[in-house]
Amino acid sequence: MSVSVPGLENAGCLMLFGYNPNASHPIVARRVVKAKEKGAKIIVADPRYIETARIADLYLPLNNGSNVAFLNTFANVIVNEGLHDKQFIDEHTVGFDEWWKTIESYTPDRTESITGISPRLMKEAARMYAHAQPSSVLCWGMGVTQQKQNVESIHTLAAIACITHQIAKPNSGLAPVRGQNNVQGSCDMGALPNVFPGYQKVTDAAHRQKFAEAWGVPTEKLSDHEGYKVSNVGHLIEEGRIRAFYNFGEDPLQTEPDTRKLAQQLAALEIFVCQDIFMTQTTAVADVVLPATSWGEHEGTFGACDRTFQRFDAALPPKGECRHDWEIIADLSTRMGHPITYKSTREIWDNELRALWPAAFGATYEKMAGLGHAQWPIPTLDHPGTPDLFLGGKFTTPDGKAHLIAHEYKLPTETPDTKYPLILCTVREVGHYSCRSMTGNCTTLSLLAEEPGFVHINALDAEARGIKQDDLVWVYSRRGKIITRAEVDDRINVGTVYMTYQWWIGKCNDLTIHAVDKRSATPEDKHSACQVELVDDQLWAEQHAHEIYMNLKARMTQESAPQQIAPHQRGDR
Ligand SMILES: Nc1nc2c(c(=O)[nH]1)N[C@H]1C(S)=C(S)[C@@H](COP(=O)(O)OP(=O)(O)OC[C@H]3O[C@@H](n4cnc5c(=O)[nH]c(N)nc54)[C@H](O)[C@@H]3O)O[C@H]1N2
Ligand SMILES: Nc1nc2c(c(=O)[nH]1)N[C@H]1C(S)=C(S)[C@@H](COP(=O)(O)OP(=O)(O)OC[C@H]3O[C@@H](n4cnc5c(=O)[nH]c(N)nc54)[C@H](O)[C@@H]3O)O[C@H]1N2
Ligand SMILES: [Mo]
Repeated sequence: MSVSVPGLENAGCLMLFGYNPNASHPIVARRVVKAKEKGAKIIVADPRYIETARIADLYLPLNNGSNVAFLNTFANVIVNEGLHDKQFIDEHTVGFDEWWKTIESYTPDRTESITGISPRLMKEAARMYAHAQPSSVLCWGMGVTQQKQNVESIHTLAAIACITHQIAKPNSGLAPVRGQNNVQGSCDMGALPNVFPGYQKVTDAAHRQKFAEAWGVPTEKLSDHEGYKVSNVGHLIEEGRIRAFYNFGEDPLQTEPDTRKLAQQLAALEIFVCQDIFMTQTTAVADVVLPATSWGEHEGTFGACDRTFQRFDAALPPKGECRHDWEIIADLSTRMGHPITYKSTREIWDNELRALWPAAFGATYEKMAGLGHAQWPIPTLDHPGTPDLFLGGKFTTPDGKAHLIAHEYKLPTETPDTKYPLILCTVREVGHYSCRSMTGNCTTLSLLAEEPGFVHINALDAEARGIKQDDLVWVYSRRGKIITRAEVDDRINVGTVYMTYQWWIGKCNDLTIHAVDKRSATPEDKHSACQVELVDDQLWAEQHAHEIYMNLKARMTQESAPQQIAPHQRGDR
């Protein structure tokens, strides 16, 4: 993010583009309300009438999968209406003329049939965004990234901020509001297949040398090519290129697309290790499960989406056989021949991050004590941290300028047809979290909603299929068929149904297409084709849904029972 989360309150305009903070990030949603109270304009561009749409000054119900067409048109209107900042473009960007060659044909009249947005509404939104004082922010989420044209959309979002000079000043710019509390933090620490801590590329010889020295290994020991990404693991197993999989804090059999296929692929592994805090459908098929402590039982740091580091403390000691993730990893490394002897998370933080990444050097444990925080870049001990990036128009490219990149619009990979006439879009709900291992083990939250979950369907689509609220229905796609409950919901658009991805029985990932963007490897979770059908015999359906859930639970309980390990196999713990 170029801006910080608290700074959102001080912007003159917030445009939420494929981002639903009310369900996903209630604390950010609160900031959006505060911004509105302080006079900011709110624009929501989402096919669903999300909660924030209720307080929006403009709501743009664009068609599912039309992001690039929409953004190109938005950019087209900005330039054709003279809403761009020519001086900023000249001084701080490159490539405008080339960029315009693509954008030029995306006039609102021509694209209305693709985006579903009238030229009048498109122009109003462009003016509101471009004119807002003192700044505008583009906030986006999975409605952008879980699409075929994800990287393309982000290039265009960035270009829009640049041509309007709604970036490079306080509380402005780009807010990819990243998913989990520490998803940015784990990337900062190098939990990515292409970089060391601090985004230092493994393909860069100087970076390899620096890390080899720090880790006390010969430089040749550090691979000079990028590793695999999790969404590619399945087919790499199929191709025989992956034989062992160490899966750490993921439940891919719930959260990756096309899970039935993935289950077959995982079965071909020679060894499958899982490290988790609960038994899941994935740990149930693992050869070895390493039980880790949970957020309440360990301490450490979180790195938030806006580059803010915070420390947190343990409330409880570890239970039973559970150990801290970092201890498990250090022990494993030691036993594999590379000793890691850290005694605390602080030592790891100081040696692996601060010492090796200049932009984080000032983020000391002292600074983050109590309710303290540190926001990178924070290069020195007395540096206050950096809430806003690119101030004054200095970008992090070699020439210091923003490079404008445009793309033609392309259709999603799978579009509706007569057999699968509905779009299946998968999203979040406030009461449950991702694979639901955590929230599903909480009695109170289970009372809010239970298996077999829900498919949200518009009243018109429901009526056409003879479906009423709470009826059990089949949802099927080219990949699978599941049973779930109908939630007739007028906030969603006709022609698309929405499911959340945490249900075991109403499992949307049995249906989703496995199509990933080559660069990011992010799956196209927002766009598959499906059909919804009423189950004829509702009484049978209720019994069936209950039975398959009970069977699955029984299998999981059996799998999680401790297995006898002979003392000589227990190692030296
Ligand atoms: N309660 C709860 N909170 C969570 C999570 C959870 O599971 N439960 N998960 C966390 C994680 S991992 C993440 S990544 C974040 C994600 O948080 P968000 O980014 O808010 O994720 P989604 O709800 O999946 O999708 C956002 C919006 O994209 C819209 N959308 C779908 N298709 C399109 C399209 O073609 N164009 C546009 N413009 N919009 C579209 C959807 O209607 C939806 O409102 O939430 C985090 N917070
Ligand atoms: N259809 C569809 N699928 C999706 C999405 C979607 O929008 N639609 N969203 C995708 C997105 S954005 C994301 S981020 C993924 C999330 O998918 P996952 O990462 O698979 O799910 P999570 O529930 O976040 O957590 C994974 C596991 O981590 C464990 N865990 C929690 N804390 C700890 C810990 O401290 N240590 C260890 N070792 N384990 C721990 C949990 O018990 C859980 O089993 O789902 C993706 N899948
Ligand atoms: Mo996520």
